[in-house]
Amino acid sequence: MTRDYSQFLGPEKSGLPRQELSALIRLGWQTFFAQQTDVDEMAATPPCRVVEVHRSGLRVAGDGFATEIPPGPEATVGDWLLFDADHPQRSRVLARKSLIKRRAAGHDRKAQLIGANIDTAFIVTSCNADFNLARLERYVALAMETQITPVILLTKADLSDDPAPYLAEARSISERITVLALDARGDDARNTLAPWCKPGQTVAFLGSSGVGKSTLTNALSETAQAATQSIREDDARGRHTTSHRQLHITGAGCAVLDTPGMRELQLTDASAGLEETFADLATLAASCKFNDCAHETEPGCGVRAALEAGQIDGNRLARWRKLLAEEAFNSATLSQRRAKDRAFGKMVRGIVKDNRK
Ligand SMILES: Nc1nc2c(ncn2[C@@H]2O[C@H](COP(=O)(O)OP(=O)(O)O)[C@@H](O)[C@H]2O)c(=O)[nH]1
Ligand SMILES: [Mg+2]
Ligand SMILES: [Zn+2]
Repeated sequence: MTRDYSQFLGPEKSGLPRQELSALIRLGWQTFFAQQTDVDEMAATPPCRVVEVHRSGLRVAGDGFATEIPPGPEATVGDWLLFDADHPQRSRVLARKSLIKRRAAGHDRKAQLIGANIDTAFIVTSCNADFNLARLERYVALAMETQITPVILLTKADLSDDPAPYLAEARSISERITVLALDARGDDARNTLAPWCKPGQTVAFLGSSGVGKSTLTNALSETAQAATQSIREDDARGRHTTSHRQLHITGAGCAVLDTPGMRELQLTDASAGLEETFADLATLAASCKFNDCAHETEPGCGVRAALEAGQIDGNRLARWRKLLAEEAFNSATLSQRRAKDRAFGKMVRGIVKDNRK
């Protein structure tokens, strides 16, 4: 039987003092997690949240305790566990509200878990050379896929002569996404982000290295935690770099995930997220005569018709198709992918043969 969180709120019913409950809420405990357990289980195996992942294990924090769990549980930063003191490695990982993952570089191309149970993803780029529409769309699709609210932040507005064109471009991704330009180091950064950083909320900063993620994490934390990494983690230019993912709890009781820059971000299992990000194109595609239309030369293609009528942007269409292909490839099982590789190899050999003739 699932329980309603409201029963945990009354001290007389839960047996837990109010301030202890608020300690959990500060860590990001929500109804969604409470419904997966009950007071007896919580008393025997107290909830705790993964705040750091190391090779040596998971760093977790709960109500009045913090400890390390040796490698074992399939968990990532932001996950909620019911801590089993006798068998820490057998601590139960609660079902996730959301999960950000990507296809890692390297030949095994394993899906890498970036963070769990995130409510808002601040997608950070700067009003300069880092700005890249295709990359922003990628992050937006990643967030949309798992029902995380995406908010695009354009940092270094103070260094730009005119942030307006960047704002306009980012806003062209989707009408449903908030896009803000700001100086990450400024006094008002915290106020700007406050609507998404209420107590009990979990937010994450995603984006390339050097765009201001740690600066913003610090602005929220009110204390300089995130960037004050040890000296050896400073890069050649003397900047502080984030070497691993870490969850910070702000003074206001919001959990903040700062991530190291992700050089390669490949989409995987994100078809719904892509459909939402490119909702206008997906709707057009639904009107195509063939439901497997590639929008190339097929008759009755609604997408091409809209393109020819000047209703859609050709570049945006090209980026969408590229992401669709990438997503399909990455989400295929290994055997499906091998078959595709074989078919591809056959096609290439066919072309080579034809050329020889
Ligand atoms: N002028 C200006 N500098 C910024 C801004 N945001 C970040 N920086 C600087 O850019 C550098 C990289 O910032 P950092 O937060 O470490 O980036 P991260 O790699 O995304 O965590 C630091 O020197 C920051 O002070 C901004 O909005 N304006
Ligand atoms: Mg950083
Ligand atoms: Zn079509």
